[in-house]
Amino acid sequence: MRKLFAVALIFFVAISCKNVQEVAPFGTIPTPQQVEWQKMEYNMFMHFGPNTFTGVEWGSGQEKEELFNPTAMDCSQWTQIAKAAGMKGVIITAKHHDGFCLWPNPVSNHTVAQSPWRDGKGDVLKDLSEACREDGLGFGIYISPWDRNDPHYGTDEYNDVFVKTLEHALGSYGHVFEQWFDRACGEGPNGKKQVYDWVRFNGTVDKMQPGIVIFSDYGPGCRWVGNERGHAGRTCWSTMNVDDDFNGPPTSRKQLNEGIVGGNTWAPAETDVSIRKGWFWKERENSTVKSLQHLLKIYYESVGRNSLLLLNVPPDTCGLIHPVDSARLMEFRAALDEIFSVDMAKDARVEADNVRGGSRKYRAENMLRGDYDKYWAVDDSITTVSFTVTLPEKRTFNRVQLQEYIPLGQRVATFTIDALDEDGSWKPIARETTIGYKRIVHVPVTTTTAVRVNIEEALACPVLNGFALYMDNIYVSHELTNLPGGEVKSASDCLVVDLGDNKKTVKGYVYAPKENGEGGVISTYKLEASIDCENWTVLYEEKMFENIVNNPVAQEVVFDEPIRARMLRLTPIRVETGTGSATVSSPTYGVTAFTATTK
Ligand code: FUL
Repeated sequence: MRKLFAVALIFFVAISCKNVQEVAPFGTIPTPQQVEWQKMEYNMFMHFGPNTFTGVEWGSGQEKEELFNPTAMDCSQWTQIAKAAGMKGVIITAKHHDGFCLWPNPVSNHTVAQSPWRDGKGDVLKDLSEACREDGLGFGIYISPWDRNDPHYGTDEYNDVFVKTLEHALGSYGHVFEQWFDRACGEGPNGKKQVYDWVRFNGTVDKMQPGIVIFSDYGPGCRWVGNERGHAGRTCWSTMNVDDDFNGPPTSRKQLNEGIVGGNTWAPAETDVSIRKGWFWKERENSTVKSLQHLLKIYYESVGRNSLLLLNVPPDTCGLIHPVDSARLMEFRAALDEIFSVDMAKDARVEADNVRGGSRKYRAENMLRGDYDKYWAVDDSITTVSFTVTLPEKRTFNRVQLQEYIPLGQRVATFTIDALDEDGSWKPIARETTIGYKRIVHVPVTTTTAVRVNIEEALACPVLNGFALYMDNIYVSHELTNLPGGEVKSASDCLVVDLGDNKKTVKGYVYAPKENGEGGVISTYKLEASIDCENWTVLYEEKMFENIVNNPVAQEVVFDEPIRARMLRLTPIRVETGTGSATVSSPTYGVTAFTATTK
């Protein structure tokens, strides 16, 4: 009898361990560094430089080095805040469009070494890389190829200069996890534009930091999400099409936002957004720090949609993160901790319609165990399949979290979620598209004992390593307040604001394009004022709303000195319609507010 039992046991063990073929990767897949990058989920972006001291978004490149003089700079304060906020890495603007370098280097004479800060002996990259190491955070670098200071800009020589800049920055501070290229290409101090050699630039970056994730509009390591408002597409593929010369192909903002199914390169979306209105710190924007509700919305629409959140928290003129920002970050952290502290499916049972080769190795419970490298997989021929999660008792939730095991590629194209109703029927609670590394689906507040996920379409057999249920009692609002509106008094080929009389002192004005950029965004314009409605004085012959195409939010322009005027007239010179393209079209489009601020 005993013998028989032993034979049966061996037979049983042999069956359950039978050699089921491993899941083959599907399509283009991430590098190990890209997987680690995605697991970071939430990083800090830091815009810091002369603009911090001048209060503009795009410096002209003519700023004197003396301007850069933070009075109490302390990178440990930055990294301690980032760490406490739950971020895993920090990316700093080592060089923004104005060309000023936050680290001393032999390639440029427009750097911290020429500034009075720490008698020219300071080095922001050194301090920050050390503080990151100390606090266990990744260290990343933003280096703008557009340089409004470098006299070589616009010539072949500039590409050599830029390669040396990259070599120096990437070779001097240990490991760098991400190189951030914004691909901006405007005019240099000599009025010329540069033809960038991206093959050489990316090659240099990879030579200096093998395997580093390179961000740019198209990738190749990760891609821009297509807006600076903090949301990835509800459909969000991690794949894109990238040409061998890294110059395209032309990509629409929708494609950046949603990715390209079956694209030739693994280039997941990175959602860069500022905690404030602008990217650089400004005293007057302390009141624009985003609310907790707004940050939660951004979190759900980035991390919750298969994207990494890169939240910009710019240091102030002291060289410290302002208390308003750090307090909000802590509030945000506490809210996330509360929402995601209890996974209501942790002790559930899961049954799937199909398990690969019937093997325990691929069992559906793997989705609940929190072991990243253990997953549920199905037979190769299966692309439509359901699994049911049975809870030990009735539980209430409004978020369903799903994860695909991305080292084997992104597969799921559409899925639905049902909850078991009191009467025993399945009630649909969600219909969605992609999953990817992480998808947090908003469902109505649901009380049930069982949840069913139906994968309806997949590019190859689904492979999932995560399922969880959460209850969020904090994020309630789905609507954010609109930008303050204003009145455009007359608009034919220009915008005119009539203040009614000429007794007012005008301090400045605000321009707000339509939030969706519909009809175009005025980027460059002429501004005039009139006291008598007949004679006009030119205030600005050609002025720019900085970075307004990427970040089309209300921009306030404050005059150096208040003026006396009855009317202001803004004549558009350029109206931008999207990334890289510019047309002059009817200037009235896209305007929701153009008001003068009076005393
Ligand atoms: C853009 C830049 O032009 C902005 O100034 C900012 O740095 C943003 C993150 O990237 O391309």
